[in-house]
Amino acid sequence: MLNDLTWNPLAAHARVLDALGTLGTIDERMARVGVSRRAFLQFCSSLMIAAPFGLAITDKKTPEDVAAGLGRVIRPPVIWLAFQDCTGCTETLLRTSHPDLGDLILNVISLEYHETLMAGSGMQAQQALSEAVERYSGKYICVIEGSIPTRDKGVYMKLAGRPAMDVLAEVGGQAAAVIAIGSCASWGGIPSADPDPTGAVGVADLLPNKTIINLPGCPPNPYTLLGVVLQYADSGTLPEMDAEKRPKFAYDRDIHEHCPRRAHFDAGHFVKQYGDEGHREGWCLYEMGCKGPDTHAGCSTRHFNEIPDVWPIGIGAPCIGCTEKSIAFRVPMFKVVQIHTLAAPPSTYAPINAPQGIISPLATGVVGLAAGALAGAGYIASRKFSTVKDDESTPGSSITAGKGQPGGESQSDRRSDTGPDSGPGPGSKNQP
Ligand code: FSX
Ligand code: SF4
Ligand code: F3S
Repeated sequence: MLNDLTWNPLAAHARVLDALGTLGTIDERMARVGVSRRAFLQFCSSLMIAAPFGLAITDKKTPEDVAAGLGRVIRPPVIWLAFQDCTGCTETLLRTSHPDLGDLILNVISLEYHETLMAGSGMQAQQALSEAVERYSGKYICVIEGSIPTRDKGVYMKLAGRPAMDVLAEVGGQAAAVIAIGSCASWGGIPSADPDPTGAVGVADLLPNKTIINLPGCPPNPYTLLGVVLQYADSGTLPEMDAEKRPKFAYDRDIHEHCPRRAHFDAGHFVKQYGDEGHREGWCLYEMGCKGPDTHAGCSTRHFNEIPDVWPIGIGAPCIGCTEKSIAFRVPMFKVVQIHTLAAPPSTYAPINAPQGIISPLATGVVGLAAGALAGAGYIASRKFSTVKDDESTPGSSITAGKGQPGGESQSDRRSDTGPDSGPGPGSKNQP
């Protein structure tokens, strides 16, 4: 289901603009600046990986199909404001593994204002901002990077002498849609960590009546941004969002579900300290505080810089939960998270020598004869099996946190639980 944004269909506005010859289609731009077909198809492939479903522009069979649809899209005007940030969100957009891909990204959109990337400064830059806002009022996409200081009337960050809060109200207020890129813009991020000296907040706190989409991550995957911007440019709609205003296509699953180290988690192979044998072998980082089980993001399948394994866990660092409002910069890095949704091996492995209930031939024969129904035999059998004490060792059984589950008890508790029938686990002889 797509959000209804008929009140401000950017695509329609953009077509009017195109008739004036100001923006043009992506195809026209690619031809004008001489981007190779190969680079464009590579870009389309990356978009398809970033948004395998949930976006109309990538819901195609091949990169060629995506390129054909994308080529007709009018380049969307984008005004990018940077507040309290580290510029990582901009870097993530530019640090592609192929230089021509970085160029291409800046040509797919029409970047009207971006302090880090523009040549102008001072009065010139201010003029460029005013002109862009006026020219595309109600039609541009406003991308916000960084949090906004609110303490002491926002005095801790000013642009051209004005508090960031005021600039956001004016520029964000006239946008067709506002995209908060990064965790800082989404809900405060690093600047809002204790003791939060500037009273840092995210965009949604200051523009409550605006259409806002959050793309948290520190930094987020750039193709998530491009997917959202291009879908909006194409159809005037935003993708379906979750309760945190994150697009579901990129944040619907947790890292743990698709983590390449998941097999080690399931087998109980945990890194105990950086540089140990398990770390060198690429074992699970759960006990190092990995927040992957509680973190919704696509990093485990959509890596950065178009290079396989370029993401935190891929390079041997635990996920710090940077896309989660209540985790990154809130929960200590080495604190182990609870496993809420999955019954977690190895404590949930069925015992190797599971005692089996025995149904005597006599009992089944008598019941079968008396009742004349298999259902009856099944009932007796189930009663017999229910006397076997194996309920808590069955994968998927309702084991509660704190009982036989990582995160629910101390490491030493879990170690003492692992007996000969429990399979490999923390403290077992398979550990480094
Ligand atoms: Fe940095 Fe962006 Fe983190 Fe924040 O990313 S990568 S501190 S989310 O605002 O520049
Ligand atoms: Fe991967 Fe972290 Fe899950 Fe281990 S705990 S499998 S490193 S996401
Ligand atoms: Fe952030 Fe975790 Fe991905 S720290 S970049 S969500 S792996």
